[in-house]
Amino acid sequence: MFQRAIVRPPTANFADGLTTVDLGVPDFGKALKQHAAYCAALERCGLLVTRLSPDPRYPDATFVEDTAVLTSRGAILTRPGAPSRAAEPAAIEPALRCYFPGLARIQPPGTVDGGDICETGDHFFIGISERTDAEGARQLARYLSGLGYTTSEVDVRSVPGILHLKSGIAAVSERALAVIEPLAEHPAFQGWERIAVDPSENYAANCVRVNDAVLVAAGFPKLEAAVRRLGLETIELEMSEFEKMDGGLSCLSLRF
Ligand code: CIR
Repeated sequence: MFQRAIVRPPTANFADGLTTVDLGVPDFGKALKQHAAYCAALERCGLLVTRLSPDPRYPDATFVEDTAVLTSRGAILTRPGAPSRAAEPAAIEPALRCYFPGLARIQPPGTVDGGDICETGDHFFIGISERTDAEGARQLARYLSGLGYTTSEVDVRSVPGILHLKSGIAAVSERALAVIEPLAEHPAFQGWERIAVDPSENYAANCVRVNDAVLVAAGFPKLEAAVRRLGLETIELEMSEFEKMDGGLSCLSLRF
């Protein structure tokens, strides 16, 4: 069960962040409203939400998930793979130290983005992507192993259209993963019940289990119904403005 979440509302220069998609310029006012609804949903799931100050130095800093990997046994600051995001972990560090005094960190030259890390109970899937490299993955696996977790790697570099591993998979329950088609047969996921994401709904693969509910992007009825068939409550959230910046539901918070 999660008790808390840390978020950072977007800044007015949010549109200056990185993106690979061509969906237009995000509307800042709308992004703020969508972010507020996201925070309200986390609160509805029982979480105490800490809202950090928007940080105009880093237009992508609203995507806090990429800056750290938090577990119930310890936490580690990442080293984001995009140069423009390199200073974001230092900016969030004081907020995390209150809860994780022994905070570790990924060391150079390794890089890790939190969006590539998928926790499923005692096992973590670590995505190798344009942002998370083999050295970063190795350091993280070693750290997690020291905490008693197991890990496996999933290379997503040849999967078109996904920035991070969690752009293509989500742990929906203790047994089930939502998975996009190109990753469905990956050996790392053998033994898991897999909810196939319809290719027309790939963006929705980035859903987030928060205690008894699953946050799902609005407008993807097939995935939403599949999650409900597992007996889980779903909370639909408008994500259009974050999608324009390659962001999904998971990246907007650090949950612990
Ligand atoms: C970036 O390219 O880094 C941001 N515009 C989006 C990051 C999304 N993060 C995530 O999915 N964990």
